[in-house]
Order: sequence, then structure tokens, then C-alpha cells
Amino acid sequence: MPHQFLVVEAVRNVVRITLDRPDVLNSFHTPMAAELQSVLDDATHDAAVRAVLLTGAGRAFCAGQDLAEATPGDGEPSLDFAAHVRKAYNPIVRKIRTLEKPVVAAVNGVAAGAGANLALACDFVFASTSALFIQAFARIGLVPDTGGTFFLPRLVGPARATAMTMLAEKVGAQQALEYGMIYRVCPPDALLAEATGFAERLAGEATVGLGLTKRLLNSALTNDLDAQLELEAELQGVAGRTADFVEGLAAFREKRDPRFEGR
Ligand code: T3D
Repeated sequence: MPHQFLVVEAVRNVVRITLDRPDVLNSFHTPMAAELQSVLDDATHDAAVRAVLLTGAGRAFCAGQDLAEATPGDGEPSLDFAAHVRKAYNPIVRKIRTLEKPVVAAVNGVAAGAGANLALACDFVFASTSALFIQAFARIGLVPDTGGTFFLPRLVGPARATAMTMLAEKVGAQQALEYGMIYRVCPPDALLAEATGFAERLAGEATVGLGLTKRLLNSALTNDLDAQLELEAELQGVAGRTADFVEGLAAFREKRDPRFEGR
């Protein structure tokens, strides 16, 4: 299906999704959110896709909600924000977290509001040295959404999360790395190649095992120890029945690299 507001490319077993509204810093309007949901659904169901990469066109990653859509003309809100967040943003976060394949964000510039939290919902965040993470909501009298109040305190702790969200502090890539918010910082001209190469590497790993690991890590955010131990046992049973486990064991015995097929 052709896309109007995204560029979607297959790079071997990686699907690379570029938010493509650079004139408005790739901010989300309803059609772009719908397209992203649909591409994430496709990535979920396509066995050939074994990793996802998300980035932005131009100088920004994503400036969050398109404020022109939210408040056209006289500045009065035109959207029912609660309904809009439920329909546009929440499904994107759920789809990323339940997609049992690694999702890598390549944050190529500013990531503000829902755009910052979209990145934090991904499994790995690469950021350019020019990237900025801004919980911009407080500046316009809104509250964080798109999972920000869930992920951010867990990633950086409540004190930093409070400062970032209540003060809308700008957090640079290096600071974000030191806070444990993101995985790696790259020079701007190397970001896309490094993040894509990393996603390709992930796409060659034991996809089912990685997907089940993601399910475990999701559950660990809310489970108690007993529930988590039980889930680990159950999912180890599943992983132990995959072809990739058989291949991993054979490679170990034969002292060679495994050739995982993702099943
Ligand atoms: O709707 C609901 O249901 C509520 C949900 C809300 C979720 C949210 O995400 S709320 C948060 C929304 N986002 C923001 O508040 C961020 C707004 N943008 C900024 O603060 C700044 O643009 C940045 C800090 C991100 C970047 O600043 P800078 O100086 O690098 O760029 P700029 O000059 O401000 O922006 C460049 C252009 O992009 C400019 O257009 P122009 O003047 O060249 O025609 C600007 O208006 C446009 N732009 C930037 N962000 C948005 C945007 N246009 C629409 N919506 C935006 N969010």
C-alpha cells in the first residue's frame, strides 16, 4: 500500500519507516498516525520482517502532535484530545510494545512531546549528537502522553522524570545516554547507517527468542517476582521448541556462528 506521510523501505529483513512531514518537523496528524499503525501491523504479520527501524526525514525526528491540527485558526482546540490520544497514539505504543520483533529508533534531531515518547517506546534508541528530547507538553499546558509517564520514570527514575516533564527540560543525546534513556549516540552523518546496520544485525538473530524476551521485559514492568519467574519458565519452554534453538546448539557444538532463520 502506498504511503503519503511515511517512507517505508525493506532493507533485507528490516523494515525502515521514515516519518515524512519534514516541513512541520514530522509532527503527527491523524493520517500519519493511521499510516504508522498500519505499517506496524504489516511488520507484525510479515514473517520476512525481523526488525523495524523508525526515523524522521529532514532535521527532526518528530515534534509530537501537529499543533495546527489540534488548534486550527483561532487557537480553540478542534480535537477531543482524550479520544484523539486513544485513537492515534495509544495504539502506536501498544503495537510497538507487542510487536515481538526488535524496534530500533534512530532519533535524527529533535524529539518533542509525543515524538519523544514514541522513541522511548522502542526497544533500542540511537540518537544523533544533534538530537534533543523534550517533554514539551508542559510548555503548552498539556500532560505527557504516548506512554511518557510509564516509560520515563522507569528509565531515568522519578526525580529526573519529574524535572523533564514538569519543566519541559531539553535533554541532549549525551545526557540522555548518561541517564539511561537511550542506547547509543552517533555523529549525525553516521546515525542512519549505524542504526540500520544494528537493525540488520538484530534481524539475523533468533527472532522468536528476541520476541519472547521482549514479552518478558514488558511483563517485568508490572509483574511481581513469582509471576515473572513463572512466565520465564513458560516462555523458555516455547523458545526451547524453536528451530533457532536447535541451530544455536548445533553452532555451539560445531564452534561456528549460528545461522538463525527466525523461527
Ligand atoms: O492533540 C492531542 O490529542 C493532544 C496530544 C498531544 C501530544 C503532543 O505531542 S503535545 C506536544 C506537541 N509538540 C510541541 O509542543 C512541540 C512544538 N514544537 C516546538 O516546540 C519546536 O518546534 C521544537 C522545539 C520542536 C523545534 O524548534 P525549532 O526552533 O528547531 O523549530 P521551529 O522553527 O519551531 O519549527 C520549524 C517548523 O515546524 C515551524 O514551521 P514554520 O514556521 O517553518 O512554518 C513550526 O511551526 C513547525 N512545527 C514544529 N513543531 C510543530 C510544528 N508544526 C505543527 N506542530 C508541531 N508540533
